Formats: sequence, structure tokens, C-alpha cells
Amino acid sequence: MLDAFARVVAQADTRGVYLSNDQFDSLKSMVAESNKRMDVVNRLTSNASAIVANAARSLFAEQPQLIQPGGNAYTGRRMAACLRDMEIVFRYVTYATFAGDGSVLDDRCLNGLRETYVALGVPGGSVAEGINKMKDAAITIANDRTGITPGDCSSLMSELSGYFDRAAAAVG
Ligand code: PEB
Repeated sequence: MLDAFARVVAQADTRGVYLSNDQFDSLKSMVAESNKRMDVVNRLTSNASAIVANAARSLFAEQPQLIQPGGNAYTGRRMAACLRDMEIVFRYVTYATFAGDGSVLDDRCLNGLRETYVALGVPGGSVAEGINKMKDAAITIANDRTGITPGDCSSLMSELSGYFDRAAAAVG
């Protein structure tokens, strides 16, 4: 599990070289912009349960077979497991955003997840759709400019989208 700084150190160490000016520049700008990153993580964390619940509700409205008898979210136990899984993925996306690096998401959440779902008979495509719904809600909340000094959050938003995309691609 790495953050943006540890990632750069690991890359330089692999090659046995000193840190480069390009690496300094990109980390410098990350630090300079870090209030935005913390705000995004704070907004997502504070809205996590609503984001997860709304995404699940919308997924079940579009794919009602999941909550019908025999469906993968039928009975309270499976429904609870499904909401929990979505919450876990969302939580790791917030960690990756905080760290500025996706390895925590890859190593601790996505690694082996596809195989787990295949073994359980949980439809990965449906999980991926749930993740996409969380992504749309997360971007809307993270990118909301009302009541704040609007800045350029485009690269942060594409980084955030990328973590959700990575999660969806890992299971879908
Ligand atoms: C991954 N999910 C489930 C299990 C595991 C995970 C390991 C089996 C054990 C259990 O039931 O608790 N656990 C989860 C995860 C990490 C982890 C992400 C990362 C660290 O440790 N059912 C649906 C939807 C989808 C879903 C499509 C979007 O209809 C999920 C939610 N996951 C689902 C269901 C089960 C499950 C388990 C229904 C229970 C399957 C079963 O027992 O039949």
C-alpha cells in the first residue's frame, strides 16, 4: 500500500536514482492543491451512507431480479452483504483519493474480488453497475461549487472517477 510520495520513492529506488525535478514538481502541485483533496474526501465520507443507499436503490429498481426470490440480494442476509460490499468499495475509493494513489484499493479490496464473486455466484456486472452509480453521485457531490470559491477540480475529479472505474472494471 503506497501513497503518492511512497510511490515516487519506490519508483526511484527501483531504478537506483535520485528523485527528479519532474517528480518534485508533481508532488509540489499535489501539496499545493491538497485542501481540495481533503475537502473531497471529507464530502464523500460525510455522505457515504446516502451515496451507497441511493446507488443500491437505483440498481435494484433497474435490475429487480436481484431482489426477487432466487436473486443475489434476496433475503436480508444477501441484501446486507450487498450493501456492505458497496460500502467497502466506496470506503477504499475514499482512501485512494486521500492517499493520491490507487494501490490501497487494488491490494486490499479489488485483489481477488472477481474470483470471489464468481465463486459466490454474485453477478459482477451488477456490482459494476452499482459502483458506476456511486461514482456519478460521488462526482456530483465532490464537484458541487455552490457556496464555495470555485476552483479547478478537473484533475481531482478525473482521478476520483478513475478509482471508481478501476473498481468497476475489476469485477464487471
Ligand atoms: C467481498 N462479498 C461477499 C463475500 C465476500 C465479499 C468475501 C462472502 C462472505 C460474506 O458473505 O460476507 N468482502 C467483500 C469485499 C471485501 C471483503 C468487497 C473487500 C475487502 O472482505 N449481491 C447483489 C449485488 C451485489 C451483491 C449485485 C452490489 O445482488 C453482493 C451488491 N456479496 C454480495 C452478496 C453476497 C456477497 C458476499 C449477495 C452474499 C452471497 C451469498 O452468500 O450468497
